[in-house]
Amino acid sequence: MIEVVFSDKFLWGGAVAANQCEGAWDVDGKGPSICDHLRGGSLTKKRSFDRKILEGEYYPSHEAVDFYHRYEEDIALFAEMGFKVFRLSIAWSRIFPNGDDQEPNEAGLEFYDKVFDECIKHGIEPLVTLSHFEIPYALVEKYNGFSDRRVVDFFVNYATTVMTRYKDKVKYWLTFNEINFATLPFGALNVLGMLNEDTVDTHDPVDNLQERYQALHHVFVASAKTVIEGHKINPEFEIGCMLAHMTFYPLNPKPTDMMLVQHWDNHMNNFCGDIHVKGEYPYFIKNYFAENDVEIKFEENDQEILSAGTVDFYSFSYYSTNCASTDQGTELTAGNLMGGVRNPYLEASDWGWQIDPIGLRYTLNKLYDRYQIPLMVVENGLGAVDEINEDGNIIDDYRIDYLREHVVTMSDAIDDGVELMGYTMWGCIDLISAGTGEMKKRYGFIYVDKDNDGNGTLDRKKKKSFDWYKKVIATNGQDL
Ligand code: BGP
Repeated sequence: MIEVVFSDKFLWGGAVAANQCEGAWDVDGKGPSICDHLRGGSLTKKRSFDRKILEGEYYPSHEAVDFYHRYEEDIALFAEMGFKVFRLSIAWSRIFPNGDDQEPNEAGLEFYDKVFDECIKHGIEPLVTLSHFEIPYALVEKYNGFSDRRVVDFFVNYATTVMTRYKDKVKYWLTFNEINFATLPFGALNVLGMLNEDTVDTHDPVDNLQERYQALHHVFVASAKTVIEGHKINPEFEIGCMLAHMTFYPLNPKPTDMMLVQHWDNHMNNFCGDIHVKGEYPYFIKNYFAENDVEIKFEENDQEILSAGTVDFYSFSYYSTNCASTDQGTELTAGNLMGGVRNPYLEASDWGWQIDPIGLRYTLNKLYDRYQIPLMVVENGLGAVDEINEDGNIIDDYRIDYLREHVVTMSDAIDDGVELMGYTMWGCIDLISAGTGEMKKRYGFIYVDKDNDGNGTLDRKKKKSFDWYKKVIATNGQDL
């Protein structure tokens, strides 16, 4: 038992994203999104990308784990664990099939009405991500995504449509999932919806800095406008940003390694975080732009919009940490969005993501010191291969260990004085991996019977971690 540090209002729960769990990709008027064109599922690795959906080919998002038809059963299971919050995303192309439609698709709106009603029925607060690596495919083809300024208005129209519709059902919102992915070349596809003609088949990171950062500016403006308009729709709304926080350590106590850590921290974390929280481009990025001949075109009111549309809270994903080193030939390892140099003091998951619970305490303190606004951990978890044993049980002690250690360091951070609103463990039900398109990389408390090729009954089954998390929530993080 640990001392009580989590407040009664602490939001315990789990997180998913539409394209990784819903399926029903072309049902009830939904238009295709960029994810629906990716075979092998990955948005980040070399995968084949089809401008036309190929008949008979396997596209992971098309069925995913069929949350669209099974949401009642799934939400009932979340409720059984005692979830206070459920983070999910709205598929933009369910609401505006082409992105630039005049009128929203009523059937799409009705689906989320039913999902939110189900949450509310069980006393679960929905936390909604407006864009989780999704953009209607028609906007990609017609406008090259956010590279075209007009897409800002299409996004804000979509955001205000759903915020108005659900203003009495949803209080917590996030604008763009892992927005800082757009600082890496592959993120142009995920966050910005931009296709590079030269690399469409290979996904090689050949891109144009000017175009990518201009598009990201449009995303910042879209996010800030959404915050402004959202608060007009319901002043009670709490609207946050969402970053993949990349925590780096120097491999050695070399001043040059430390400078590299600062460089990555500024570019990967502080750049996007500062614009969301402080409403301003930080000095180091302005300097980087000047050195690289990038000139961001601000429209007349953009600065006012960024300053007025700052977020109410800062949310982030946290899976692992990496080292930075200026030495040649250091051993590399994988990670969320980007890898880094292997840390000899850390173990790694089967996918090479280094497990670092103490790094979460460090990261929470670092962020709270910089921003002084409430924080929320909206993704954390262990992707692992789960086996069903002879008795039909899934004994995922490795997952319980991972989560327990992270809950402990969150409580340490709260003890340190950090204001932490909640924790939504990633992939609370098994779903399609964003990074690899696989099913076998499982995160859930709930197992879904489906394999990498798409075969399986889709039946749900509780893992051992299900009862563990239920106990954690019931004791408000005391009995771990
Ligand atoms: C984050 C994404 C999620 C999720 C998670 C785990 O980057 O926001 O969508 O998938 O990473 O990554 P993966 O699915 O590659 O294991």
